Amino acid sequence: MSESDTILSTLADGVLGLTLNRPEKLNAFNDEMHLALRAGFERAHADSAVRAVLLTGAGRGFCAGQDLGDRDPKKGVPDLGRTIETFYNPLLRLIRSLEKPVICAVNGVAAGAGANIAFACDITLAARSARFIQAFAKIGLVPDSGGTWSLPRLIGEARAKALALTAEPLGAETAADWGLIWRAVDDDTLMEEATALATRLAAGPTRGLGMTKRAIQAAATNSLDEQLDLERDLQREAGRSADYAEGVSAFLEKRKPEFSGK
Ligand code: T3D
Repeated sequence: MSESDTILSTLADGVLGLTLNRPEKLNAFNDEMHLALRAGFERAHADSAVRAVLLTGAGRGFCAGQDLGDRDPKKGVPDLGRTIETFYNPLLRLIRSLEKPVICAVNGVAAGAGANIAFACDITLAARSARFIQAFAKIGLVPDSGGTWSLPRLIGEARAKALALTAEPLGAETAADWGLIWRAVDDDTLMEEATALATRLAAGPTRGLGMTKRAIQAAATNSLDEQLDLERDLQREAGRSADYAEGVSAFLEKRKPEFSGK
């Protein structure tokens, strides 16, 4: 894993905590933070001790998207397609393809790519004071980090277009009411609630949870017939897992299950 203080990394109770850590820039991405975050998610894929991920930000913001200090037009015209291909797209693919729950705790403003990364996580909680901004419209860009895919799917075309074209901030409560995130919680309990949720999931039957994530994501492009076939195949695989055997045994023996994630 890359050594960088732009991402703080912890592992406790099976939860890999990844904290965006450039608080003076509201955790905007520079190249170093991109690489360190990607390394964190690569570790989550590779390390069986990691059974859930908890992503959050240090300081008063969650993430203000790309660091615009690195995009000064006086220094030439950048190839933003290259940075999307090099950094944002691989990150989004790592989050979506990780067959372990990714919890996101949005502790403050989430703008540009920062908002869309939060929407790509599996369960997103936000502090009541947090707001989400499709800031791209203010600087002549197009929503990235999967925003043009996730927004219309999560909230419909009318709301997606209005948010993306106006860049109006959306409060956490409304984001939850609209289905963009799971829940808005009191600011001072956000981390406690998010950590408790991540810890509970990490101790759960993570093999089955991972397959559930895969199935729900596949539904975005599958027909009902394809989805029914996928459910059959995944259930066959889940039925052979150690976690399923443990879950049923614990039920029959009236005890608490001890899942291994296998
Ligand atoms: O470039 C590519 O590779 C393509 C990919 C693009 C992906 C993107 O995310 S594009 C969108 C980039 N992000 C933005 O346009 C958001 C810019 N920031 C803002 O609009 C505001 O800062 C916020 C609405 C997020 C928060 O406003 P507020 O009033 O709470 O805070 P602030 O005072 O504006 O910001 C606090 C500090 O963070 C400030 O620094 P200072 O003056 O105290 O030294 C500000 O400059 C800095 N900051 C905030 N966002 C960024 C940033 N510095 C660099 N880049 C930022 N994105």
